[in-house]
Amino acid sequence: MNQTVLVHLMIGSREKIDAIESMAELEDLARAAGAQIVRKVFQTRSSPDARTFIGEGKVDEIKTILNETGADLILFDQDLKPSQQRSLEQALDARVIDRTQLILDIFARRARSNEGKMQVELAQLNYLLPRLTGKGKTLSRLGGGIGTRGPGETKLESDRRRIEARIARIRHDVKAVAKRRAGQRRSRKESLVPLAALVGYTSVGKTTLFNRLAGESAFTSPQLFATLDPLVRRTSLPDGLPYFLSDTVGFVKRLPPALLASFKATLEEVLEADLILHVVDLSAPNAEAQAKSVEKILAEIGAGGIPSVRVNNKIDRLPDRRALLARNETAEGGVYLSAATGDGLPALKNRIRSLLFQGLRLFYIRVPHNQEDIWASLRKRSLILKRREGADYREARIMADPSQIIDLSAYIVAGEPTW
Ligand SMILES: Nc1nc2c(ncn2[C@@H]2O[C@H](COP(=O)(O)OP(=O)(O)OP(=O)(O)O)[C@@H](O)[C@H]2O)c(=O)[nH]1
Ligand SMILES: [Mg+2]
Repeated sequence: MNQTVLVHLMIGSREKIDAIESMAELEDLARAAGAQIVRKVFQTRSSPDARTFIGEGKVDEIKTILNETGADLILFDQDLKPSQQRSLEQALDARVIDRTQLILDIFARRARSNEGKMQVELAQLNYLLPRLTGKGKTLSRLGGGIGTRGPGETKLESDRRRIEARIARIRHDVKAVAKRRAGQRRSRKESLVPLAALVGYTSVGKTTLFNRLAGESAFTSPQLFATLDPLVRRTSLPDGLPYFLSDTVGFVKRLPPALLASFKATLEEVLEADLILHVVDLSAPNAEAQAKSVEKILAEIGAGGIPSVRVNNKIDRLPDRRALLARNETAEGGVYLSAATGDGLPALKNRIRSLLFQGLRLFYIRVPHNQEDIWASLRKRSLILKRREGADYREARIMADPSQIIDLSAYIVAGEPTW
């Protein structure tokens, strides 16, 4: 276990509260990677020092801390330039890593599927490439511990060209996966079945809720970033209305750009969604700050315009559970629930129903067998819930926007059918 010192540089007159929140998150991330935090160091400067980022004086102060505590890892809350990282390692004679490297490291530990592994490796290689020149301690001193879960020493030792070739190869493979995903998305779209995406800060309970709604048993864990690969399942509401539900990778404040690029295919599921279910862990002390950072990232990836509902989870951990559940009675605002106990789940399903199927109505349709073209056009304009073959007719229960099927009114059967 690494004894770790955390460092944050406040630049100019940036708000202190931001720095404290950011450090709290860094602490969670570091713990998730198995670090033991021995000290948190803040520094204020009008601009970062070109060579040491935090300035000579602060470097000396950290050196003293290292001597006192025996810490062997210094973790910077901001991203360092490769040259800064090298100078700091030389001056401190200890490993120095930054926020991006830490997150990449956690992702490397979590990746299970091929796709996840590919994306993480790509992000790592892209991050490491500019750091290869000169081979500082970062690359040469690969012991155990945080920041060492790189793509493997042999690869790191090989020259730039081989790494670039590897990047090209993975990009190619990732493209193939993206293509397959695009194909799946297209057929999903053609089916007219809408898509809801579970989105949120890491560990808020997205996968737990996904399992509840889709009847799945995808992996959940109290560790951060348990989910890296997007999962999409077809499921349905209690009255049979079908929809697709996707589970996605968790966010943190300032998700590294190297990751956003590599996980673009994953995030595309979110961009395609008809509804975003923004899951928030209401029992987290900084729930509001977490929600804000998620909204910021959603806006950055271009998902700001998608209808969204806030799903306040983990109310079983709060004392005023009942009062929160009662808020579900009003149609406005977010939904309050516990994915763990299932309390409040019906309210969420109602909300999904009204947001995804707004404007659609249920119809019963009867089309003679010799009118295949009518059937084909119906498929393009409505959601077919159930169908039945009769001797002369094909019948179906459909959901459609009434204005879309006006020309087919002759085929609409009044009343409830008996099947
Ligand atoms: N008490 C309580 N715990 C919950 C609830 N929902 C989820 N959890 C727990 O919170 C932890 C994280 O849940 P996940 O479903 O893995 O969270 P996630 O948002 O998918 O997390 P990542 O995929 O890691 O980003 C797990 O230990 C869950 O058991 C809830 O409603 N109440
Ligand atoms: Mg998950």
